[in-house]
This record gives sequence, C-alpha cells and structure tokens, in this order.
Amino acid sequence: MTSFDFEKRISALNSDHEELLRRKNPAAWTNGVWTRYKYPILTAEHTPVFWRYDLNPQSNPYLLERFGINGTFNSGAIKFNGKYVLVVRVEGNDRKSFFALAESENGIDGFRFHDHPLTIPTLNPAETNLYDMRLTAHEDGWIYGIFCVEKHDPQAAPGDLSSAIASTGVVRTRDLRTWERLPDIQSPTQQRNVVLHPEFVNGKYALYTRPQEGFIDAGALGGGIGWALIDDMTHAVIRDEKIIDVRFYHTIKEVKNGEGPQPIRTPRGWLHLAHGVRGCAAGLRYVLYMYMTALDDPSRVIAEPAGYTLAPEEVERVGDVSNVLFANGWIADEDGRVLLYYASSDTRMHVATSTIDRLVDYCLHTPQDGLTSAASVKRLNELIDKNLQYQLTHA
Ligand code: BGC
Ligand code: BMA
Repeated sequence: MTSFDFEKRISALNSDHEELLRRKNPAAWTNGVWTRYKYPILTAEHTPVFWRYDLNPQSNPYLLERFGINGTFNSGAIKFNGKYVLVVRVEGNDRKSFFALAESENGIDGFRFHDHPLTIPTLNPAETNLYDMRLTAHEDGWIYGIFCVEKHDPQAAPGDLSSAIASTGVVRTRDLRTWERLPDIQSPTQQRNVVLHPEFVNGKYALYTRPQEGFIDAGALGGGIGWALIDDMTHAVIRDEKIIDVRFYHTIKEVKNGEGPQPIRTPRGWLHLAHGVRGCAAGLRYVLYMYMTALDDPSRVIAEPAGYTLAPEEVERVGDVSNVLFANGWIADEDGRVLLYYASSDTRMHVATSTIDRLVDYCLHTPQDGLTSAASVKRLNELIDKNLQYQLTHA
C-alpha cells in the first residue's frame, strides 16, 4: 500500500500558495502608452487553498480537490480605503461564475481573495450564471455593481440547451460588504456590457449599453456602444437609447463591441476603454481599444485613435477561450496613474499601467482609422515624412 502523508502534502500546498501570493511583479514591456507586468496578478491558483480542498483528513483522507476553480478573470475595480480592490469573475470547474473580492496594497502584486465569495441575492430561480461586474462609485454616494445575468432561453426548442437570454443585474453597496440587489434593468432588447456613468447627466443616471439582437449576435440593433438616460436606478428602465460608438466594416470592432470599465473624467474629456471583436478563422478575436467623449456631453465622441490599444500577446493568447483580452475594471489613482485590470482568454487577470496624461495624449493625437488600406498608407507616409524631416533638421 502506498503511504500518503496528508500533513506533508497540505503544508506543501500552503507554502506554494503563499509563495505565489508574495511573488513580486516587475514591469516587463511598454509601448509608451501602457506598461505590462511580468506575471498575471490573479489565477485559479491564487484562490485560497481552503476554497479548493476539504482540509479535514477524516472527511478527505486523500486530500482531493473538492471545488475546482477554472479561472479568475473579467474583474471590476475600485480604490477603496486606500486598497486596490477587484470584484473578480471566478469560474468553477462546473462552469458557473460568481463574484469574489480580491485586494492588494499596491495594485500590482500581492492580491489576496477575501475568505468568502460575494453572496448575491437571487431574484429569479431561472438565473443561472452571473458575470462581468462593472463597479461605479456614483456621485449619489452608492457604489453600483452592474453585471450580466444569464438564463436558459425559455423559448428554446426541446433539446436546445445552449440558447440563452442575457439581462443586466444591479447591486449597490457603501462598504463592499453588504450588497443590496436591485431589480434587473428593463430593456426592450437583451443587453450585455452595461456600465453606469459616474455622474448625473441632466439630473439623470446615464448608462452605456450594448443592445443585442440575440444572446450572441449584436446584430443591427447592436450597432455599437449605446447610451441611455435613466430616472431611477432602483427601478431602471431603458427607454430611449442611441448608439454613440459605432461599428465599421473591416475594423477591430467589426462584429461586436462593448464598454469596458466606468469612464474616467479628465480635464480634456472622458476617457473610455472598450473591447472590440472581429471574426477570423480562429474564431472571435477580442482586443481593447480607447475613445474619448466630451465633458459637456459624455455621449459625444471627440477622439477615436485607430485600432487596438492592447491585444493578446504570448501567454495571454491561450486559455479557456483563446485570443481574448477583456477588461471591465480600471482605477484612476490620486497620483495620475491609471491601473488597468484586464483578463486574458477568459482565464487569468493582469495589470497594465499608464497615466491620465499619456492616455489623453494617446486619444487626442493618435490618428483615427481611415477605414481603408489607402488611408492607412497615407497616414503612415505622413509620419515617415515628418520623422525624416525632423531627423534632417536635427542631425
Ligand atoms: C459566457 C460569457 C460569454 C457569453 C457569450 C456566456 O455563456 O459565460 O463568457 O461572453 O456566453 O459568448
Ligand atoms: C463575452 C464577454 C466576456 C467574455 C468574452 C469572451 O461576450 O461578455 O464574458 O470574456 O465574451 O468569451
């Protein structure tokens, strides 16, 4: 009979876990706009050992994993009481997602999960999966969490166990401990990627929306990121909705797009980060892009730098759903830094940093997409000529 040393195994598990959580995360890459860091900040292995294992040798003599974690991704973010706090989408081996808070002192490494995941009150027993929460500290004094609620489509043909319906859930809190569930947002269409604007606009709440024709297809209704004013977040109803960030043929957002985190106010306008999706032989490719809107009207686009700002690279390319970068959380820090929390391939969380000044410069001074190869060549030639001229005169 092989002997199994329970105590030895558990102490190895604990010390490996502690080592992972204490690992420093040096800067590794920059293109001037963003700095990437060497390691993911949260992976399935970062979840507490006591989430995954039953630690009692009587009930778990072989020390088997009892609750497998498949991934930690698509996190909302907020700075709260001086800590960098993420509301992480955790997915179990059973494919169900739930939310859990993790926090760090410096926002770059040392993220630790709170002991328990969030318990979100259920409004309707049919709701099956909850994911992708955006956190907005609103000027009304509440912190809102807006997330996707997924149910099996009641109209699905018998045997069709894939068709689903996406709606939008709302919770609010003041302390990140007690979360009050509000009614789901009423909308004439399905919605994903709904984000609450942090300020009142004409005395109303304002939502970035993403109407969609079906569960997956954005279709004609989902022509881009939408905008809707709401009277009351405790009974939110989307009535009039307009598309503010439009999709175009042969771009990084040709198939779908959606608002990422809550926008950031700057002296020059609102900074936005979104995801864009295009189809290719490998399936859907998700990248991150930016745009800016006007301070006097956050629904009016004033800058649209061409193409993506971050796309999957190296280890980021591979995971549960490969070739995906997705972000629904960032923090504008008091010192002018921006910490972007992005997920790769529906598997793990990363951080990238920039500053408000750099991001505003990037948005306002990076040329817009001319939508054709000819326009891109013209844009590139302008930069080349400008640089060659500069080199000549500064030789
Ligand atoms: C998944 C999401 C995904 C959505 C659309 C859901 O079932 O949980 O991650 O974005 O389907 O593909
Ligand atoms: C979606 C999103 C994300 C996910 C992405 C890629 O539509 O809502 O949850 O990261 O697909 O699977």
